[in-house]
Amino acid sequence: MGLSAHRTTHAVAGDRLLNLQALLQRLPQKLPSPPADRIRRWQAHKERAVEQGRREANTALAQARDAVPAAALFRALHRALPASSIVVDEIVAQTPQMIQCLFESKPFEQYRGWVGALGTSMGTALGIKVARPERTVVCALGDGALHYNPVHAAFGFAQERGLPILTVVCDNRGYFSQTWNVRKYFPDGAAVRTGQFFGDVITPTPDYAKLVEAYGGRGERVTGPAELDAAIERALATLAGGRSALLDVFVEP
Ligand SMILES: Cc1ncc(C[n+]2csc(CCOP(=O)(O)OP(=O)(O)O)c2C)c(N)n1
Ligand SMILES: [Mg+2]
Repeated sequence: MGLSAHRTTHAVAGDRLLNLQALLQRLPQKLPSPPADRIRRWQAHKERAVEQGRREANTALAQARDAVPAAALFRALHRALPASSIVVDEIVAQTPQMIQCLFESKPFEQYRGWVGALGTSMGTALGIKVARPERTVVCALGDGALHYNPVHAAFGFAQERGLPILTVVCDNRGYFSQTWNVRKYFPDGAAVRTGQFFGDVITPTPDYAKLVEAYGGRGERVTGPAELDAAIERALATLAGGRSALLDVFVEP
């Protein structure tokens, strides 16, 4: 659907788990195993990639000044969230750190928020909260993605129905990914030379914490790794008290 970059021959709509189980049943019972050398090659490749991700995360943390490295944010969420949590994400630039650190070992359920285009993660998170009110539901999204979501309607719905969610804004103060292709295709161009990409920054930085407060929730801005764990604990306590919470976390990249 939508903006998928992959050629599609068959589209199967519906519940992913049920669809995958049904597809599995239709596969031949004994699938041929891939050659052993290919398995070894892929395992080694994966181990190298995970190790490199760890090294990069540690370096970013050591250099962090006035923002939280994305890896540190996702590690902290991984530590703090109950294993039964459901995470809806609408993350772009921080996707590698999210995959490696947020989903490291706890069996969180994950839903990808942007179905074809940005703007669907908060509605998806609330739909999940309606279906699974006993679970901790987290919506992790970029500051740009937040602007595409029906924020007021979402927090209003959460307040009206008593269905609190935790919204984590990965606030890199802009539409960071939108400069990637300019850098790639015009590395010597005026935008790269001058640092003027137009439309990539969100300025002045809005105080996103206030958005949830208008609907009876609690918001907080986090600008450095030292404040992070306590802020997440306060947000989870807010959820336990039946109110939505928003963490506006200044992140890199
Ligand atoms: C409806 C819609 N409009 C535009 C886009 C193009 N787009 C993809 S990522 C992105 C930027 C999102 O910004 P943010 O969530 O802050 O992520 P960052 O790039 O900073 O990681 C945009 C505008 C889109 N995917 N969907
Ligand atoms: Mg952004």
